[in-house]
Amino acid sequence: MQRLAPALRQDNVPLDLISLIQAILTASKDISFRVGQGHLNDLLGSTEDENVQGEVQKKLDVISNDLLKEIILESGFVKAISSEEEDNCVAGNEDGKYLVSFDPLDGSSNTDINSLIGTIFSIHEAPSNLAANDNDMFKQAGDKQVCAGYVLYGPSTMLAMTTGSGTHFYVLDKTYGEFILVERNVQVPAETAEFSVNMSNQRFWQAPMQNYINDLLAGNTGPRGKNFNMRWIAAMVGDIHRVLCRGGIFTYPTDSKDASKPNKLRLMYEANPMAFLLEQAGGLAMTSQGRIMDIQPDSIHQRVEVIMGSKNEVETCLSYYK
Ligand code: FDP
Repeated sequence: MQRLAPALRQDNVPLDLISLIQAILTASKDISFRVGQGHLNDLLGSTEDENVQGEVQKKLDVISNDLLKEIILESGFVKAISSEEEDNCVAGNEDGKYLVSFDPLDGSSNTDINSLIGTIFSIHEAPSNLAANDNDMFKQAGDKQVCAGYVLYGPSTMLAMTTGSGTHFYVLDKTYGEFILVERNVQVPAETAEFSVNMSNQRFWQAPMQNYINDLLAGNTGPRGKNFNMRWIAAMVGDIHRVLCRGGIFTYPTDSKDASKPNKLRLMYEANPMAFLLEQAGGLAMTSQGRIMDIQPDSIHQRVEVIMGSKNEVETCLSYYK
């Protein structure tokens, strides 16, 4: 059993990045405790407000955002943060070396039903030629991430993280308040018989995705010649955790349900960090047009199509678009 800091030192992670990761995890331990209290501290339900994306904010979204923002900025290692719950980036130390993007509580519709939720984060190096309050600093491809991870608040609190030397799993030992390494170099099986998608949107998808899913549903009577199982947790962090654990394909495809919002998931604090984790575990993370981590962002709240998971299954899905 190895504690987090020695495990990171083994991967030659610089000391300032280790300190920043520990700051993020300090906030996540607090969030884990508050989420675990459920009804007991009156934190379930919504606030009166909406975030920049017009989504109703949950009380726990706001508290988690404030905790992360405060602790990360206090660390001094960070030039700015950007968050799902903030309209613009929030400046930190002008000389800070890093930028952190995060979704403080992913899958927030699950908070009120005591189901899986998590914090997703992504770290880039900060450019030195831009001011700490300039959103443009964040317009860096996912390929430039130096660290990505999520903390899953489930029956146990788990951290999945990569610094570019494989994806590792840790469990929060609540007796001592420490994350302990439980699996080094997680590997996503290339083959799978499990898919994850919100099927209620099927009629709004583009034809290639409709055809692909129809062939999965046809099972051993269709062209794929085998039966597929479906899972949808409705929190990306929970669905991607399952894919990292046992394989699968996860997609939130482009749809025509709302012409102003053809894609749902956010590039900077959902798609990119999950893409880094999956690629480091031998999986693939794509849109129908190319690799997620190659996308040059044009805004901090940009949304993208997501098709990710077991390598061979993602490739099969993409073959329907050719
Ligand atoms: P949520 O809106 O509840 O925060 O972040 C977006 C997200 O959850 C993902 O975590 C999840 O995969 C997806 O949206 C759920 O979408 P549906 O509402 O279509 O099920």
